Amino acid sequence: MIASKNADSKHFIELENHYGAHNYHPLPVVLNRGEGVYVWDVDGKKYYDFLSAYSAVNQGHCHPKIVYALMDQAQKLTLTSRAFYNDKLGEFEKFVTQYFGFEKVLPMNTGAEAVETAIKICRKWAYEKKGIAENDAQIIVCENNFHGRTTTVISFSNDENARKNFGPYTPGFIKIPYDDTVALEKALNSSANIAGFLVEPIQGEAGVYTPDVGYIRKAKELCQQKNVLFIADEIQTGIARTGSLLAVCGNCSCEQACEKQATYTRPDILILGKALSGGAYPVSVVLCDDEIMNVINPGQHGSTFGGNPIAAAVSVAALQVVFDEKLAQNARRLGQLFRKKMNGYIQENKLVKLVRGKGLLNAIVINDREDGSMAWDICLALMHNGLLAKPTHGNIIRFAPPLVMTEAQLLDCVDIICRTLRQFEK
Ligand code: IF1
Repeated sequence: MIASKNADSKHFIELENHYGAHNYHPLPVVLNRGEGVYVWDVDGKKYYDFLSAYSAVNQGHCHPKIVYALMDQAQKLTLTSRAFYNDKLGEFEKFVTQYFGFEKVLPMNTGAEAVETAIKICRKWAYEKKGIAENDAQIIVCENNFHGRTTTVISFSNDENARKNFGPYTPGFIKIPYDDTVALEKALNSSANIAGFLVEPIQGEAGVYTPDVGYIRKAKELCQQKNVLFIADEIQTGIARTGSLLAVCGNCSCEQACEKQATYTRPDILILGKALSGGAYPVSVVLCDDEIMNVINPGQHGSTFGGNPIAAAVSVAALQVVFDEKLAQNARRLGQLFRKKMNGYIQENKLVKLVRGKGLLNAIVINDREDGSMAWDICLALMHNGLLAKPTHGNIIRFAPPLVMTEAQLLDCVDIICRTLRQFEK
């Protein structure tokens, strides 16, 4: 049945409510077009997208070079499975390993699949290389983490809404406070069976928690001392979002991860997703060196769509855009401007407690009801004023526009945000 061209938002919302699982509570807006930093709803209203599909659309909506790669490959060869070789996967593997500075890559589709893959590689490495007794491997994770929605991943979540009634849970994880190297050292010393430490360099879903400057570097050092794999989940923070190619690059804003940067903390296992494809196609990867990746042998891991020709072509184009358009540098510069402007607003008003973030991954904390109802109302008002954003937990609103934004567009968005917040000042 073809949707009528001018069906209004209500029609589409009712369809989703009736026929779709209720696993989300979207803002009441129905989008049908995206271009760069803008999206349009079915009534033709234009919005700034300040969520970027949770940092999957860093390169902007429907980037022409990424769409071209998608369409061009889709007319040649979409999927071979890994039962056969194809002419795109090897080229992608060479490109992405050199781009991020690792020896090998294992391609998957969603972020959660890549996190599960990293957990499997870490465990197998622990048994076959570190000599931990089979089934005894422990992986340290942080409280308030978000690494996806699969059963194993939510087993180590402490978000009851994401976890409750999905048991029995997967064992083998130790939870510690985030941004706490003393707790990490204690956990590392608690057992000889520690295989890895899985961490987000900035906790996105928890509310864009940026740890102390030295946290990631120190955490890697502590892991190294104990022969424990440092596993960085950069699915949301990676691909230039935080003003560096990777959040673990620290304060460098070039477009290539490399050993040369003094502030670069190289993970033993790097997990990427989302903007790896610019939001045009599900692509995720796990990157590490041979001595870790070579624990995986034929028949021990895989995926029907993992590393398919379209994913390979789209991802090369998406990463090339990040480099060519210097998105990390733009994110760094505009992020500093955004926080400066928001701090200016905070100085003169009461509603907002603080702004925090890195690059163009930021959040404001509302000085009000912890139940998040104020944050939701503010997002509804922002939508009315032409800007789309969504609360994370409680009274925190995440602001993450596409990294192709110009200074003029950012200042226009700051104006919309401040004008909207003023409507809620008492
Ligand atoms: C939802 C959150 C963000 C991620 C990190 C792995 C994954 C994600 C650091 C899994 C995915 C998405 C999932 C989406 C909303 C969004 C999200 F609110 F859920 F937590 F961004 F903060 N690691 N994050 O952020 O990747 O399997 O989704 O491809 O599930 O509601 P995925």
